[in-house]
Amino acid sequence: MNDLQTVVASAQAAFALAHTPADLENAKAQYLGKSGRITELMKGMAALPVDEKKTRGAAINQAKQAIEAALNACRQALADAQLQAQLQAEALDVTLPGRQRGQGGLHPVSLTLERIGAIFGSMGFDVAQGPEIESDWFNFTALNTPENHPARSMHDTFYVEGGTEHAPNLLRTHTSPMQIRYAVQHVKKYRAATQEGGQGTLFSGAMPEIRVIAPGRTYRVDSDATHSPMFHQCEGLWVGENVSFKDLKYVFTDFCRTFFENNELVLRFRPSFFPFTEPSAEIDIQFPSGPLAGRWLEVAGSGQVHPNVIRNMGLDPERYIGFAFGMGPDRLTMLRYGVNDLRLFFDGDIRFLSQFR
Ligand code: 2U9
Repeated sequence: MNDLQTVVASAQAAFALAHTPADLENAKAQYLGKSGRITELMKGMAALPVDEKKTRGAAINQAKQAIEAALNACRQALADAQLQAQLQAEALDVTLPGRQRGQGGLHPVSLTLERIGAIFGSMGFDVAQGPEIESDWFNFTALNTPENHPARSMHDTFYVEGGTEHAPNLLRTHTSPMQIRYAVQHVKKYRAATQEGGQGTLFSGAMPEIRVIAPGRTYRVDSDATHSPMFHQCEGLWVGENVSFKDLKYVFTDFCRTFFENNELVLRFRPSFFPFTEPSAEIDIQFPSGPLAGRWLEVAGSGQVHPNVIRNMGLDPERYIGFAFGMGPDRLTMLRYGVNDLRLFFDGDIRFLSQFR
């Protein structure tokens, strides 16, 4: 191997050792730089006789070209390796499953409220709406609940600012005020249509029946495994001229059997007391089979609407009579799905709630 071949071989070896573009440029300077090996060899030609200069010059040029070719090959190899590394680092696994959007669903109590609405809707009941902050009159007085009744105690009801001493504002303790509001509007409408009875008198003219349910949030100072300070109620009201306890029994039996999808379900009406109904009854149900079979389960209160309440709607109790019932959709949801702690519904734990989608 002559001296030029040795220089080329040593340049190739130095370039091959470079791991980064900077290493390679340093190695290049040693061979092709201003004071590199090739420049040195060129300078050495000065001492040669003229006839040797030509061949020596051509040989050095050849060696320089070989070194440049080796340099370019190594530059390309480093650039390729860098691109490969980058591609690998940014690689996408297109076989991974996509990020899914969370799928929402209705709250189990909302499902129950929808179910109740659909069943009573099929029996011709309208759905009332109304405020959660109520006046003392709509929440208590209109419902025949006297001023000294324990439900009016500061310990039982959440009072809020804005009312007066005699008419405080409160968070409604039941959904009945919505039905009073609904009935008052209904009576006003037909009183205007028939032009019967002046303001302040009780309406005894003809009007279509009132058939309405009132679902919604209600509030009481109460908190344990079966009571929550916020809970749901759904009450129903049917007022007409010939509505009786028989209608209440028929309607509520049909509702329970449809709601629980069980035509063998048995109902029991047990005497009770509510200020707004007289007579009043608790409604218990019994499943003929399944995990709850044989036990009487209380599901609702009910009764014939008290004449004072009929009067507070603006109606004459001599002509109009009705029945009402009230149930807790939270409890109905617990019974339907076998949930034993009411608080699970309001903790907002998605692992619990997503089971009802
Ligand atoms: C008007 C007149 C009367 C609705 C009624 C009940 C009996 C009742 C509650 C028991 C506990 C529901 O589950 S609960 O939260 N309700 O027992 N509610 S009668 O009576 C009315 C409603 C509206 C105008």
